[in-house]
Amino acid sequence: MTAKNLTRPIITMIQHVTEAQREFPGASGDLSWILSGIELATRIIQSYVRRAGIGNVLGTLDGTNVQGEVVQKLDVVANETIMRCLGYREIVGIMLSEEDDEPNVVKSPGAGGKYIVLFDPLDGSSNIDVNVSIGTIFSVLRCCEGVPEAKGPMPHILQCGTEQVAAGYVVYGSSTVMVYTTGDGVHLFTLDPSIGTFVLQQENVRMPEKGRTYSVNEAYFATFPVGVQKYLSWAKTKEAGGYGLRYIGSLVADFHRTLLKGGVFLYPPTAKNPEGKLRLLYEANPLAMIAEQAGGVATDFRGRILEKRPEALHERTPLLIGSAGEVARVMKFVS
Ligand code: AHM
Ligand code: MG
Repeated sequence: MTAKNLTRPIITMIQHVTEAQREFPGASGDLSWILSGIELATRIIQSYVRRAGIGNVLGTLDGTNVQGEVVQKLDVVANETIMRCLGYREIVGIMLSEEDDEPNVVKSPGAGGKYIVLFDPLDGSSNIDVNVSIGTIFSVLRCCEGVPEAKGPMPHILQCGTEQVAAGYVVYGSSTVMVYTTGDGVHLFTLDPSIGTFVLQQENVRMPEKGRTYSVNEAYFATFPVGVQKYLSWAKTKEAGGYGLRYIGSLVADFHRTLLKGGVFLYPPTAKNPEGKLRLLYEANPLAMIAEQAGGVATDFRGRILEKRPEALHERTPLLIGSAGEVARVMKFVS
């Protein structure tokens, strides 16, 4: 081993969160406790994902397998895994995922359930059965103070993204990576499968200011807003200087590439989804927090994603997210 290797410490995700929280005088350790639950859940989910084809988790919920067991869809397994890993952590009050109709109130705020965890358990569902990158996205909020118990969980859940105290995601790709922020920069970890632990890869990740890559489902071009059509047409011209198109079809994976390499991801309103397709609470808000923490921008083509006041649990939003310079360029065409 060289001296150089000795100077590069090995830091796990849990260590990183715990140490970062210690720097805040009076920090309760609550966030570390919640994030460690999410970290555990995603390690379990990745183990299902890695053997999905042989693990009886592909396919539909209907029917049973040859052993007479119920065949579960991977996104349902992922949802349950997160609920099971977080549900008993006494500070978690409300959990809600893209898969649920109603919020799961495990402990009311009055009884000490201080936090809300919102998540998309397995983003990119259409890619599950064909072995393309998918991921888990999460957002953590504090319950609001002074809300009468009788009002139920809705006022606590329907907070603007600016109120998030943590956000992150895991991509189950060629390797499994986790990215998280607690409002103090964006940090990236890779799962070392030999020890089953997320190990720090890069602290304070910055999104490149520019990037000549756009990521969009161009099959919907005909029903995009005119400004978006103009941007996409311009990007193909010689004067644009050579753009590339990358579209995985899993937001979390498309975002991860954009975070590291720069460019923009767009899901504008379309004829099929006039409000956009992506969910504000489980997809747009957490990724917007990460983008901004890394120096990027996230907008619904009108205003800042994080300032949108949610009105419904499964509200959808148009999304334009990525490098600050490239988002500004798209917005010039749009406005
Ligand atoms: P899902 O939550 O059902 O997986 O849908 C969200 C996904 C995103 O991951 C992705 O960006 C988008 O749907 C792709 O949609 P489309 O197939 O319309 O391009
Ligand atoms: Mg999704």
